[in-house]
This record gives sequence, C-alpha cells and structure tokens, in this order.
Amino acid sequence: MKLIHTADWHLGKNIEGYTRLEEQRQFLKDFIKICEDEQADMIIIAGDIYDNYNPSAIAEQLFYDTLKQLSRNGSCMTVVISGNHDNPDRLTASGPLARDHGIVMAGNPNSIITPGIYGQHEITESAPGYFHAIINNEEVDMLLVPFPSEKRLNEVYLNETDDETQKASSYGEKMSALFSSLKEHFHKDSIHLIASHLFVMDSIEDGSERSIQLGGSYMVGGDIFPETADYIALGHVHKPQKVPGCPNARYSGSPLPFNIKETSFHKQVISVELRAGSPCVIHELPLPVYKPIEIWHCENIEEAIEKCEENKERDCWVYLEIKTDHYIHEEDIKKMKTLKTDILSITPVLPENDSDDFSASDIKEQPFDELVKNFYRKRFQVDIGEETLALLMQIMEEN
Ligand SMILES: [Mn+2]
Repeated sequence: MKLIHTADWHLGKNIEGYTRLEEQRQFLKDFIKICEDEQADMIIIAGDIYDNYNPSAIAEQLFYDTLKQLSRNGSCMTVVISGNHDNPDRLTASGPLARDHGIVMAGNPNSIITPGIYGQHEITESAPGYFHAIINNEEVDMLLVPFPSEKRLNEVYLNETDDETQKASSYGEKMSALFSSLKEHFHKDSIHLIASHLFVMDSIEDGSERSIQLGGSYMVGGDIFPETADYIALGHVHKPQKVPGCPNARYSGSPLPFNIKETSFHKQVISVELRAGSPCVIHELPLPVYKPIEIWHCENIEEAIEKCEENKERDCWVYLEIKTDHYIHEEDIKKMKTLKTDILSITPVLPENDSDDFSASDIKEQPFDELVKNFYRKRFQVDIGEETLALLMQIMEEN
C-alpha cells in the first residue's frame, strides 16, 4: 500500500497581513499531482488544515476542492485529523458528505468513525480513536489522536474505570496510557498506522508554533508510541524530521515556510510503502519554494531603491533592513513599494543601534516587553508610552 503523509497546511495563513493563498493554491495543485503520480491508496493530513478556528470561505473552498480531487473518485482514502489551530467540530462538519469520496475526518481524540463504505473502501470496525479498514484489499488498523489538548485528553478518560489510566496524572502519562490502550486494537496481519498532532520531546522547534504549546506541558516522549506501529504520521512541527528514538515516526513538516525562520530548511511531503509485517519504506518528496522570503540588508536608502528596481520582476517576500542615520522619508518608502511589490516591512537600522540589531536571530532571546520597546523606538524614533505598553502587555497576557 502506498501512503502519502502531509500536515500543517495552515490554509488562510498570512505573512505580516499579506495573503499566502496563491502559494497555497500552487502547493495543493502540486500535491494533487504527486498523489496521482504515486497512485496513493491512502493520504494522511495530520492536522492544522486551517490557520484558525474560523477559516475564511476561500480557505474552506480550497480545502474541499482539494479533497475531492485527492479522492480520485473514491479510489484513495484520505484521513484528516484536527490540529491545535483547527476547530474540531467545524473541520469535521462535512464528514458525512465527504464519506462518498473516501474521506475520513476525526476532530477529537475520542471521535468515533462510523463503520461503512467510504468511497471504494470499507471501514469494518471502529472504537474511539481507532478504525479498521480494507483499502484496496489490504487490511489497515489506524489509530487517530487529533490534537490532544489537556481538556480533550481528559474527556477521553472521563468514563475510564481502569486503575492505571486513572492513576496517570501528568500529560505525558495520560498520553502514554492512551497509546498503550489503543495499540490493543492492532490485528496481527494488518498494516498498523498512527496519525497524531502533538509535540514530541527533542523535536526541533521552528518558530511558527507558540512555545507555550511546544515547550510547555504538552510535550511527550517518543517512547509513548507503540513499537508495533508500522508508520506514525505526525503534524505540528513545521520542520520535516524523524522523531528521536522512534524511526517510523515522522513529521512531514508544513508545505510552505510560514516565516523567515522556516526558510532555512527544505519542505516536503512523505511517501511510504507499507506491507503488513514488513518494515515500511520511506521516501521524502521535496517541494519547490513557491515564493521565497528574504531579508535584504542595505547599506543606505539609495542601495535599497536600486535593489527594489533590480528585483522588481522577481516574485518574493522581502524584509528590507536599511542602514540610515535618519528616519526614512515617506516618498522613499513609496518609491520602494512601487518598484517592488510584497515588501513586508522596511526597518531603518540606526548606527547607534547596530549592536542590538533587530534581526530574527535575537528575537527569541529578548523579553517581550523589551522587544516591543526596541521595536517601537526603531520604528518611530520615540519611546513607547508606559500606558500603551501596559495595555499591550495586558492584551498579550489575556491571549
Ligand atoms: Mn499545530
């Protein structure tokens, strides 16, 4: 059986307020082609389909249109789970209609997939977080753990009477208990698959996911996954990678770099050949960079204007950092933006601030209020008012 694994599409995500829909459209077109060329029997989209709880109609339409084409008239089964950015109920609302196209949707860790015909395949058995399917004559056991927030995880245990799971107190212990009970569903002669959206310890962060989710209590060890799984398709981390200590678990990564930090690594989807009882064969299928994100360091305003002129035909996002000893005149900004579309920001780099340059690499090191103060000072050449800062900090904390 051929499986294609992808995740973290974040449809509708912007960069500095600019839409990425065109790039996302290009990726989806390529993705449909890849799945066709590979003659995929199954596709897993491991969460964060959308960028937020209330996706735009355009983003939803793009998703549904893609799903329909991926289905190839129901000959390919597509499994969709929700990530932390998705609204699980909204994401799966189209589930009953999607069934005819072989699409299976799970919103929560305790979601139950109704058995029956899905496109040209059949789900013969199911339980919370599990289904057994016959896909093009191959038997598949699939464990589904859509983004397991603390709250959703507790719902799984609400009616649990088993001593072990009740005793489990930490997040990691609960997750571990969840997988050890789910793995009991694996049949001897089936292909064993897992799809989940979570952060596994020692995976490398990338900046797009807030650290409170990544580094905080929602971290689990790679040892929670059953060794009997043939392949574990993960979402959440945008950098493609293997999971330490768990050779068959992979993050496919996101198809687009969502910020400047994510431009340092390649993007891909994963193709997996599976056979019951045999080790899987994994191929990484590289994706093109649809529209690069660049930082241009310019020595002065003239150089910046020149660079805009030289690059006016190129399709790329630009952060412009310009060395200057005065603020940048409105007409120069206008000139740059007229010459080069998609300038994301123009930052004057003043000589006395050269040492604490506002570059992407130090952002992580600074406390948030310092970051805001420095940014404000650089941008407007005056200090931010205490009241404004306090209000901003309050809003950030509430969120
Ligand atoms: Mn995520």
